[in-house]
Amino acid sequence: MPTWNGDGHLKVGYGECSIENYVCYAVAQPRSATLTGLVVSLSGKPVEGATVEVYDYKSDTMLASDVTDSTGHYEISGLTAGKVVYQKVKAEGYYTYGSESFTLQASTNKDAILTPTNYLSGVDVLLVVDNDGKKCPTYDCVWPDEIESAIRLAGYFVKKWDEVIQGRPPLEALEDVRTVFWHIGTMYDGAISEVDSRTLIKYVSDGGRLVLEGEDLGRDHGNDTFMQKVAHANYHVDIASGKLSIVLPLDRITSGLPLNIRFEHNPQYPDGVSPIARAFEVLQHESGYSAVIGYDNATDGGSRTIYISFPVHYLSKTIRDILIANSINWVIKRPVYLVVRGMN
Ligand SMILES: [Ca+2]
Ligand SMILES: [Ca+2]
Repeated sequence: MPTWNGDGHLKVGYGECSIENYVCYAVAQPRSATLTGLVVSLSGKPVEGATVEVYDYKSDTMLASDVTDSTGHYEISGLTAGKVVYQKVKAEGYYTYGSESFTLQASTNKDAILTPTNYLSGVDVLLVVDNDGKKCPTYDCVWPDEIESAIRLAGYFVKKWDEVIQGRPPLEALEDVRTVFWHIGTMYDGAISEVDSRTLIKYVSDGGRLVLEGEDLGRDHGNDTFMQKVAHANYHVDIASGKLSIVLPLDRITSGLPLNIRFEHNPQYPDGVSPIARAFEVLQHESGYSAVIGYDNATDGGSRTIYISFPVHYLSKTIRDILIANSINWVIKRPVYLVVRGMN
Protein backbone atom coordinates (compact mmCIF):
# COMPACT_ATOMS: atom_id res chain seq x y z
CA MET A 1 0.00 0.00 0.00
CA PRO A 2 1.62 3.35 -1.05
CA THR A 3 1.86 6.00 1.70
CA TRP A 4 2.38 9.77 1.46
CA ASN A 5 5.79 11.10 2.49
CA GLY A 6 4.33 14.56 2.89
CA ASP A 7 6.85 16.09 0.47
CA GLY A 8 5.12 15.35 -2.81
CA HIS A 9 6.51 11.80 -2.97
CA LEU A 10 4.79 8.49 -2.57
CA LYS A 11 6.44 5.74 -0.59
CA VAL A 12 5.98 2.42 -2.44
CA GLY A 13 7.64 -0.56 -0.74
CA TYR A 14 11.33 0.31 -0.39
CA GLY A 15 11.28 2.99 -3.14
CA GLU A 16 9.62 6.34 -3.73
CA CYS A 17 7.95 7.82 -6.78
CA SER A 18 7.26 11.45 -7.52
CA ILE A 19 3.79 12.68 -8.39
CA GLU A 20 5.02 16.11 -9.48
CA ASN A 21 4.59 15.32 -13.17
CA TYR A 22 1.10 13.93 -12.93
CA VAL A 23 -1.50 16.03 -14.74
CA CYS A 24 -5.26 15.92 -14.31
CA TYR A 25 -7.39 15.95 -17.45
CA ALA A 26 -10.95 17.22 -17.42
CA VAL A 27 -13.33 14.76 -19.12
CA ALA A 28 -14.43 16.44 -22.33
CA GLN A 29 -18.11 16.50 -23.26
CA PRO A 30 -18.56 14.08 -26.22
CA ARG A 31 -19.14 15.98 -29.46
CA SER A 32 -21.97 14.93 -31.69
CA ALA A 33 -21.31 13.59 -35.17
CA THR A 34 -23.23 13.41 -38.42
CA LEU A 35 -22.71 10.78 -41.11
CA THR A 36 -23.81 11.44 -44.68
CA GLY A 37 -23.23 9.78 -48.03
CA LEU A 38 -24.42 8.53 -51.40
CA VAL A 39 -25.40 4.95 -52.21
CA VAL A 40 -25.07 3.80 -55.82
CA SER A 41 -25.14 0.45 -57.62
CA LEU A 42 -22.03 -1.10 -59.19
CA SER A 43 -23.19 0.42 -62.49
CA GLY A 44 -23.25 3.88 -60.87
CA LYS A 45 -27.03 4.34 -60.52
CA PRO A 46 -28.27 5.97 -57.24
CA VAL A 47 -30.14 3.46 -55.06
CA GLU A 48 -33.33 4.74 -53.43
CA GLY A 49 -34.75 3.09 -50.29
CA ALA A 50 -31.48 1.47 -49.16
CA THR A 51 -31.15 1.05 -45.39
CA VAL A 52 -27.87 2.44 -44.07
CA GLU A 53 -26.94 1.10 -40.64
CA VAL A 54 -24.08 2.26 -38.39
CA TYR A 55 -22.52 -0.27 -36.01
CA ASP A 56 -20.17 0.06 -33.09
CA TYR A 57 -17.07 -1.71 -34.41
CA LYS A 58 -16.05 -3.36 -31.15
CA SER A 59 -19.38 -4.59 -29.83
CA ASP A 60 -20.97 -5.10 -33.28
CA THR A 61 -24.20 -3.45 -32.05
CA MET A 62 -26.28 -1.15 -34.25
CA LEU A 63 -26.24 2.53 -33.23
CA ALA A 64 -28.50 4.19 -35.80
CA SER A 65 -29.90 3.87 -39.31
CA ASP A 66 -31.46 5.84 -42.18
CA VAL A 67 -33.05 5.14 -45.56
CA THR A 68 -31.71 6.72 -48.76
CA ASP A 69 -33.88 9.25 -50.63
CA SER A 70 -34.66 9.31 -54.35
CA THR A 71 -31.17 10.69 -55.10
CA GLY A 72 -29.48 7.85 -53.12
CA HIS A 73 -28.41 10.14 -50.24
CA TYR A 74 -28.69 9.47 -46.51
CA GLU A 75 -27.95 11.45 -43.35
CA ILE A 76 -27.58 10.14 -39.81
CA SER A 77 -27.14 12.67 -37.01
CA GLY A 78 -26.89 12.32 -33.23
CA LEU A 79 -23.83 10.02 -33.36
CA THR A 80 -20.76 10.50 -31.16
CA ALA A 81 -17.54 11.92 -32.60
CA GLY A 82 -14.46 9.79 -31.97
CA LYS A 83 -16.37 6.52 -31.99
CA VAL A 84 -15.02 3.72 -34.20
CA VAL A 85 -17.84 2.37 -36.32
CA TYR A 86 -18.57 0.51 -39.54
CA GLN A 87 -21.47 0.61 -41.92
CA LYS A 88 -23.83 -1.87 -43.52
CA VAL A 89 -26.07 -0.93 -46.44
CA LYS A 90 -28.99 -3.18 -47.34
CA ALA A 91 -31.26 -2.98 -50.38
CA GLU A 92 -33.54 -5.39 -52.26
CA GLY A 93 -31.66 -7.12 -55.10
CA TYR A 94 -28.19 -6.31 -53.74
CA TYR A 95 -25.66 -7.97 -51.45
CA THR A 96 -25.35 -6.24 -48.10
CA TYR A 97 -22.52 -3.74 -48.34
CA GLY A 98 -20.06 -3.78 -45.44
CA SER A 99 -17.59 -0.94 -44.97
CA GLU A 100 -14.29 -1.15 -43.13
CA SER A 101 -14.06 0.52 -39.71
CA PHE A 102 -13.70 4.30 -39.50
CA THR A 103 -13.64 6.96 -36.78
CA LEU A 104 -16.59 9.38 -36.71
CA GLN A 105 -15.70 13.07 -37.05
CA ALA A 106 -18.15 15.92 -36.38
CA SER A 107 -19.05 15.50 -40.03
CA THR A 108 -18.16 12.36 -41.98
CA ASN A 109 -19.02 11.41 -45.57
CA LYS A 110 -19.17 7.73 -46.54
CA ASP A 111 -20.43 6.60 -49.92
CA ALA A 112 -21.26 2.98 -50.74
CA ILE A 113 -21.33 0.94 -53.94
CA LEU A 114 -23.81 -1.96 -53.91
CA THR A 115 -23.18 -5.20 -55.79
CA PRO A 116 -26.35 -6.71 -57.36
CA THR A 117 -27.03 -10.34 -56.37
CA ASN A 118 -27.16 -11.40 -60.04
CA TYR A 119 -23.46 -10.45 -60.21
CA LEU A 120 -22.65 -13.96 -58.99
CA SER A 121 -25.23 -15.91 -61.02
CA GLY A 122 -23.64 -19.14 -62.23
CA VAL A 123 -20.22 -18.19 -60.81
CA ASP A 124 -18.04 -21.09 -59.60
CA VAL A 125 -15.22 -19.17 -57.94
CA LEU A 126 -15.35 -15.79 -56.22
CA LEU A 127 -11.91 -14.17 -56.27
CA VAL A 128 -11.84 -11.73 -53.35
CA VAL A 129 -9.17 -9.09 -53.89
CA ASP A 130 -8.25 -8.03 -50.36
CA ASN A 131 -6.57 -4.76 -51.25
CA ASP A 132 -7.63 -2.74 -48.21
CA GLY A 133 -4.79 -3.50 -45.78
CA LYS A 134 -3.26 -0.37 -44.27
CA LYS A 135 0.18 -1.10 -45.66
CA CYS A 136 1.75 -2.43 -48.79
CA PRO A 137 5.43 -2.65 -49.69
CA THR A 138 6.79 -0.11 -52.19
CA TYR A 139 6.00 -2.51 -55.06
CA ASP A 140 2.59 -3.86 -56.12
CA CYS A 141 0.50 -5.69 -53.53
CA VAL A 142 -2.09 -7.69 -55.41
CA TRP A 143 -2.08 -9.41 -58.81
CA PRO A 144 -5.69 -10.55 -59.27
CA ASP A 145 -5.48 -10.86 -63.06
CA GLU A 146 -2.86 -13.63 -62.83
CA ILE A 147 -5.03 -15.60 -60.41
CA GLU A 148 -8.21 -14.99 -62.39
CA SER A 149 -6.54 -16.31 -65.54
CA ALA A 150 -5.29 -19.45 -63.73
CA ILE A 151 -8.79 -20.17 -62.39
CA ARG A 152 -10.32 -19.63 -65.83
CA LEU A 153 -7.70 -21.94 -67.40
CA ALA A 154 -8.76 -24.60 -64.90
CA GLY A 155 -12.24 -24.43 -66.43
CA TYR A 156 -14.16 -22.38 -63.88
CA PHE A 157 -16.38 -19.32 -64.20
CA VAL A 158 -14.67 -16.75 -61.95
CA LYS A 159 -15.60 -13.22 -60.85
CA LYS A 160 -13.53 -10.73 -58.86
CA TRP A 161 -14.76 -8.90 -55.75
CA ASP A 162 -12.60 -5.80 -55.18
CA GLU A 163 -12.82 -4.83 -51.50
CA VAL A 164 -11.83 -1.20 -52.03
CA ILE A 165 -14.66 -0.71 -54.54
CA GLN A 166 -17.32 -3.21 -53.43
CA GLY A 167 -16.72 -3.24 -49.68
CA ARG A 168 -16.26 -6.34 -47.54
CA PRO A 169 -18.09 -9.29 -49.17
CA PRO A 170 -20.91 -10.55 -46.94
CA LEU A 171 -21.29 -14.22 -45.99
CA GLU A 172 -24.21 -14.56 -48.45
CA ALA A 173 -21.94 -13.69 -51.38
CA LEU A 174 -19.34 -16.28 -50.33
CA GLU A 175 -22.07 -18.89 -49.91
CA ASP A 176 -23.58 -18.18 -53.36
CA VAL A 177 -20.53 -19.63 -55.14
CA ARG A 178 -18.85 -23.05 -55.06
CA THR A 179 -15.57 -21.80 -53.68
CA VAL A 180 -13.74 -18.65 -52.66
CA PHE A 181 -10.16 -17.66 -53.49
CA TRP A 182 -9.12 -14.94 -51.01
CA HIS A 183 -6.13 -13.08 -52.44
CA ILE A 184 -4.03 -10.77 -50.23
CA GLY A 185 -0.62 -10.94 -51.93
CA THR A 186 1.81 -8.70 -50.06
CA MET A 187 -0.78 -6.47 -48.33
CA TYR A 188 -0.36 -6.27 -44.57
CA ASP A 189 -1.58 -4.54 -41.43
CA GLY A 190 -5.27 -5.29 -41.34
CA ALA A 191 -5.97 -6.85 -44.76
CA ILE A 192 -8.06 -9.52 -43.03
CA SER A 193 -9.75 -7.05 -40.70
CA GLU A 194 -12.13 -7.84 -37.87
CA VAL A 195 -15.04 -7.60 -40.37
CA ASP A 196 -13.37 -10.00 -42.86
CA SER A 197 -12.28 -12.29 -40.05
CA ARG A 198 -15.83 -12.67 -38.64
CA THR A 199 -17.17 -13.45 -42.14
CA LEU A 200 -14.47 -16.04 -42.91
CA ILE A 201 -14.73 -17.80 -39.53
CA LYS A 202 -18.48 -18.23 -40.11
CA TYR A 203 -17.96 -19.28 -43.75
CA VAL A 204 -15.48 -22.01 -42.86
CA SER A 205 -17.51 -23.21 -39.87
CA ASP A 206 -20.55 -23.46 -42.20
CA GLY A 207 -18.53 -25.85 -44.44
CA GLY A 208 -17.18 -23.27 -46.93
CA ARG A 209 -14.50 -24.14 -49.48
CA LEU A 210 -11.64 -21.68 -49.40
CA VAL A 211 -8.20 -21.00 -50.83
CA LEU A 212 -6.42 -18.33 -48.80
CA GLU A 213 -3.24 -16.62 -50.05
CA GLY A 214 -1.05 -13.92 -48.52
CA GLU A 215 2.45 -13.51 -47.12
CA ASP A 216 1.59 -11.64 -43.91
CA LEU A 217 -1.58 -13.24 -42.60
CA GLY A 218 0.36 -14.91 -39.81
CA ARG A 219 2.38 -11.78 -39.13
CA ASP A 220 -0.87 -9.82 -38.74
CA HIS A 221 -2.88 -12.43 -36.84
CA GLY A 222 -0.31 -14.36 -34.81
CA ASN A 223 -2.15 -17.38 -33.46
CA ASP A 224 -5.60 -15.86 -33.06
CA THR A 225 -8.99 -17.47 -33.73
CA PHE A 226 -8.76 -16.60 -37.43
CA MET A 227 -5.45 -18.45 -37.83
CA GLN A 228 -6.72 -21.46 -35.91
CA LYS A 229 -10.20 -21.74 -37.47
CA VAL A 230 -9.66 -20.46 -41.01
CA ALA A 231 -5.97 -20.86 -41.94
CA HIS A 232 -5.65 -23.91 -39.65
CA ALA A 233 -2.07 -22.86 -38.96
CA ASN A 234 0.32 -21.73 -36.26
CA TYR A 235 2.46 -18.74 -37.10
CA HIS A 236 6.22 -18.84 -36.47
CA VAL A 237 8.27 -16.35 -38.52
CA ASP A 238 7.68 -13.36 -40.82
CA ILE A 239 10.34 -14.45 -43.30
CA ALA A 240 10.69 -18.13 -44.16
CA SER A 241 13.24 -18.14 -46.93
CA GLY A 242 14.34 -20.71 -49.48
CA LYS A 243 12.90 -22.79 -52.26
CA LEU A 244 9.85 -24.97 -51.77
CA SER A 245 9.64 -28.74 -51.62
CA ILE A 246 6.66 -31.05 -51.90
CA VAL A 247 5.69 -32.94 -48.78
CA LEU A 248 2.84 -34.93 -50.35
CA PRO A 249 4.19 -36.08 -53.74
CA LEU A 250 1.23 -38.30 -54.63
CA ASP A 251 -1.47 -35.90 -53.54
CA ARG A 252 -3.92 -34.24 -55.90
CA ILE A 253 -2.93 -30.82 -54.54
CA THR A 254 0.66 -31.31 -55.76
CA SER A 255 -0.05 -33.36 -58.88
CA GLY A 256 1.99 -32.09 -61.85
CA LEU A 257 4.34 -29.98 -59.71
CA PRO A 258 8.11 -30.65 -59.58
CA LEU A 259 9.44 -32.02 -56.26
CA ASN A 260 11.49 -28.87 -55.76
CA ILE A 261 10.06 -25.50 -56.72
CA ARG A 262 12.15 -22.39 -57.11
CA PHE A 263 10.41 -19.04 -56.95
CA GLU A 264 10.77 -17.06 -60.16
CA HIS A 265 11.46 -14.05 -57.93
CA ASN A 266 12.01 -14.49 -54.21
CA PRO A 267 9.17 -13.09 -52.10
CA GLN A 268 10.52 -10.83 -49.34
CA TYR A 269 8.29 -11.77 -46.43
CA PRO A 270 6.75 -15.24 -46.85
CA ASP A 271 5.33 -16.33 -43.47
CA GLY A 272 6.72 -19.50 -41.90
CA VAL A 273 3.81 -21.50 -40.44
CA SER A 274 2.90 -25.04 -39.38
CA PRO A 275 -0.35 -27.02 -39.49
CA ILE A 276 -2.57 -27.27 -36.41
CA ALA A 277 -4.13 -30.60 -35.42
CA ARG A 278 -6.16 -32.19 -38.30
CA ALA A 279 -4.50 -29.91 -40.87
CA PHE A 280 -1.55 -31.11 -42.99
CA GLU A 281 1.51 -29.75 -44.72
CA VAL A 282 1.53 -29.66 -48.54
CA LEU A 283 4.61 -27.57 -49.42
CA GLN A 284 7.53 -26.73 -47.18
CA HIS A 285 10.10 -23.94 -47.24
CA GLU A 286 13.77 -24.92 -47.23
CA SER A 287 13.90 -23.49 -43.69
CA GLY A 288 11.53 -26.24 -42.55
CA TYR A 289 8.42 -24.12 -42.05
CA SER A 290 5.23 -24.92 -43.94
CA ALA A 291 4.40 -22.85 -47.02
CA VAL A 292 1.07 -24.47 -47.98
CA ILE A 293 -1.33 -26.07 -45.51
CA GLY A 294 -4.44 -28.10 -46.27
CA TYR A 295 -7.42 -28.90 -44.09
CA ASP A 296 -10.12 -31.43 -44.86
CA ASN A 297 -13.29 -31.86 -42.87
CA ALA A 298 -15.44 -32.65 -45.92
CA THR A 299 -16.28 -36.22 -44.90
CA ASP A 300 -18.05 -34.75 -41.86
CA GLY A 301 -19.88 -32.29 -44.12
CA GLY A 302 -17.43 -29.55 -43.15
CA SER A 303 -15.05 -27.32 -44.96
CA ARG A 304 -11.96 -27.80 -47.07
CA THR A 305 -9.30 -25.11 -47.07
CA ILE A 306 -5.88 -24.45 -48.53
CA TYR A 307 -3.69 -21.75 -47.04
CA ILE A 308 -0.77 -20.48 -49.13
CA SER A 309 1.54 -18.38 -46.94
CA PHE A 310 3.41 -16.65 -49.79
CA PRO A 311 2.22 -14.57 -52.76
CA VAL A 312 1.63 -16.87 -55.75
CA HIS A 313 2.75 -13.98 -57.97
CA TYR A 314 6.37 -14.95 -57.22
CA LEU A 315 6.04 -18.39 -58.81
CA SER A 316 6.55 -18.93 -62.53
CA LYS A 317 3.30 -18.78 -64.50
CA THR A 318 3.40 -22.54 -65.18
CA ILE A 319 3.80 -23.49 -61.51
CA ARG A 320 1.31 -20.87 -60.37
CA ASP A 321 -1.36 -22.08 -62.81
CA ILE A 322 -0.92 -25.71 -61.66
CA LEU A 323 -0.96 -24.86 -57.93
CA ILE A 324 -4.07 -22.69 -58.28
CA ALA A 325 -5.92 -25.23 -60.47
CA ASN A 326 -5.06 -28.11 -58.11
CA SER A 327 -6.07 -26.08 -55.05
CA ILE A 328 -9.46 -25.10 -56.49
CA ASN A 329 -10.11 -28.63 -57.81
CA TRP A 330 -9.27 -30.09 -54.41
CA VAL A 331 -11.35 -27.73 -52.26
CA ILE A 332 -14.31 -28.09 -54.64
CA LYS A 333 -13.68 -31.85 -54.70
CA ARG A 334 -13.91 -32.14 -58.44
CA PRO A 335 -13.90 -35.83 -59.52
CA VAL A 336 -10.51 -37.09 -60.69
CA TYR A 337 -11.98 -38.85 -63.73
CA LEU A 338 -14.15 -36.80 -66.01
CA VAL A 339 -17.26 -38.27 -67.62
CA VAL A 340 -16.32 -40.43 -70.62
CA ARG A 341 -18.20 -39.06 -73.58
CA GLY A 342 -19.77 -40.97 -76.46
CA MET A 343 -20.46 -44.15 -74.45
CA ASN A 344 -24.18 -44.32 -75.22
CA1 LIG B 1 -9.87 -6.73 -46.11
CA1 LIG C 1 5.55 -12.41 -43.70
